[in-house]
Amino acid sequence: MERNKLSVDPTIPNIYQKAREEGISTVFDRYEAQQPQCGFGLTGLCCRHCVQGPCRIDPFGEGPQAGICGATAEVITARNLLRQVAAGAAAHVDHAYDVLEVLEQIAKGTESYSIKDQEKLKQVAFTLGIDTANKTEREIVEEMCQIIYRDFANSGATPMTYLKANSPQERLETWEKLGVLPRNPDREIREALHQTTMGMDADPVNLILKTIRLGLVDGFAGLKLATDLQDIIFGTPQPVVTEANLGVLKEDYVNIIVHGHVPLLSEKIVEWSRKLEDEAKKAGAKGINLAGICCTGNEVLMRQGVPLATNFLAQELAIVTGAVDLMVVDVQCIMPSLAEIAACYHTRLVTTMPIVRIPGAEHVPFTTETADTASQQIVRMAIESFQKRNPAKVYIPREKAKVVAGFSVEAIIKALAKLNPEEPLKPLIDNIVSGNILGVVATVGCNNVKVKHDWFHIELVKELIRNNVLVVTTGCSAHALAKAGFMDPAAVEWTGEGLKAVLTAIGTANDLGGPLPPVLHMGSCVDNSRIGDLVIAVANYLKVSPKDLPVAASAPEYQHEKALSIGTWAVAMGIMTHLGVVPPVAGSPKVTRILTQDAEALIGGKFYVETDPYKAAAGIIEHIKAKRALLNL
Ligand code: NFS
Ligand code: SF4
Repeated sequence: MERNKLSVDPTIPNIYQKAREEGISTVFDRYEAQQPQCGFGLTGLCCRHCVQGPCRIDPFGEGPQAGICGATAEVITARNLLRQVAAGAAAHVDHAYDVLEVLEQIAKGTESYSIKDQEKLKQVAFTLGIDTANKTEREIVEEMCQIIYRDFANSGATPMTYLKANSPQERLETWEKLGVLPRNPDREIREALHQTTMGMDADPVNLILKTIRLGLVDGFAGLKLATDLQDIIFGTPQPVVTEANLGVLKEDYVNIIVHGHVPLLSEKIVEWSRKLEDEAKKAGAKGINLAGICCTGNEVLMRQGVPLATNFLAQELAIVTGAVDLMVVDVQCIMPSLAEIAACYHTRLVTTMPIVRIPGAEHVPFTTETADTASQQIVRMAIESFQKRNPAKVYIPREKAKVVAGFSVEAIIKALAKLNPEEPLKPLIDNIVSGNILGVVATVGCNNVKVKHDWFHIELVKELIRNNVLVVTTGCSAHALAKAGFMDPAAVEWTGEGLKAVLTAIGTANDLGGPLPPVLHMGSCVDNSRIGDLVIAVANYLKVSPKDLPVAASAPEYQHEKALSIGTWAVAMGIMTHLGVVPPVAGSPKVTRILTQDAEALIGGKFYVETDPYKAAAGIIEHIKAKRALLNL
């Protein structure tokens, strides 16, 4: 591929060139080798749910219009989508469950982890109706675990407690009326798989309603649960200053990259990298330099100020710098190609989870029991590896950007409270009412090799902030924007006058010595729940539904099934959700119509598909203005 067409990230052309010269193929080359991609798959018209297939539907109406069993385009696309959303939800629920198990271990007295944030513990306990008076921390944690485990054991029709406790009444009523209130999250995922096997549901509407239900499973048993428990164990993020892009790698330090998703591992690596600094110095390094990739990178960036190396699409190129001594991974978004690329350098790739093994990688089992010993071992492996680094193969790009991050809802409220201690949300809302802030958009999700790397995130956000739209962000979108300088307070110059005035006022009131950045980093993909919490808080304050607010979400370059399940949750919350890559349902006009039009009347939110960033920005702004008009703003 032409090296300048791959990405708008300035580090990529040179590193990609290096990979080419060293005979390494990357995601970009493998994408090219896949062309042309199958049109049936792209439009969702292919079914492999039984072994009579594969079956495909002719989108032009000339060939077969039904699979061997009689499943139509509608059934096949809706079924495929439900499976993808169920898989996305499964990933997040499994993530949250891992953290829940550690919380239970804490109640039982494990020494590997502890409660860092008593405030958050009390707040979550309060939400779940736990009386915390006269109870020890351990008793509160125990009771909390019991209540949450009940959701996973619940065999009846009772809706999930965690969802009920955290949702506005109006949403609960809407979901109940539609029959999409989830019960036991594990059961919902199981049932979605059952419902989509051969010879089951053939009603596209029923399948889409189930998809919405699985979106809610993700939103509450995945995202919200994971974020809350992680905050309790590791602390709720507060503003931090750090840096982003491959320029954060350091020539004379041991470079360790944490990649994956669950902070149970990455937090421990941070802890032990700090504790074993002296060993690194003895080995001839100036110290240990940690950097993150993907969402676990976001987790330690938000809580520990660990710099960000790069995002999803450039994970391989990080290794091509030749400067990464060790990359340790847990779950999700880890390209299997990493082992082969690491083998071309001194880089050690370490897997840690029983469900993620990669031939060619070294495996160090990581559990609550082994958390400390495994992390020490991994950090020591990195120090050893540093001594084998080949300077002739090292190329560290210079580019990196300043990043101010750490904007949990708690941190945002604290910053706003400096303007109005009694009603912290009031300054935000007053500025929305006055039009200084036109609306709020969340840009989230991945990179996708089908889109020029980071380009859609950046062009979309440029347009939005220029039009006084406040942007909050998570995931690899946050990475793209961080690398491009949008989280440097200096980026306030790129915004419209109204937004600039607000950001400056908040910055001044907080003695930040400058404005807030125009793009607020709210964390990892599970931290999309923070965005949900913010939306709910504003809606409650105004006594309206989240669906009435001048807000929208966008996943400009999404690739993962998790992004589809998060998007479905956002739609269920009543939020218009833009997708910059066409989802694989286009083969059914009916399914497409339900998701992009009819959904709005039913649930308040809908998907909006637009593959041009400028048109997408215009469409989102139009939506925000329409919502403002309905609120008489
Ligand atoms: Ni989200 Fe994170 Fe990135 Fe996409 Fe993958 S890292 S959980 S799925 S690619 S944003
Ligand atoms: Fe074909 Fe039906 Fe089997 Fe799918 S379930 S592969 S459409 S026969």
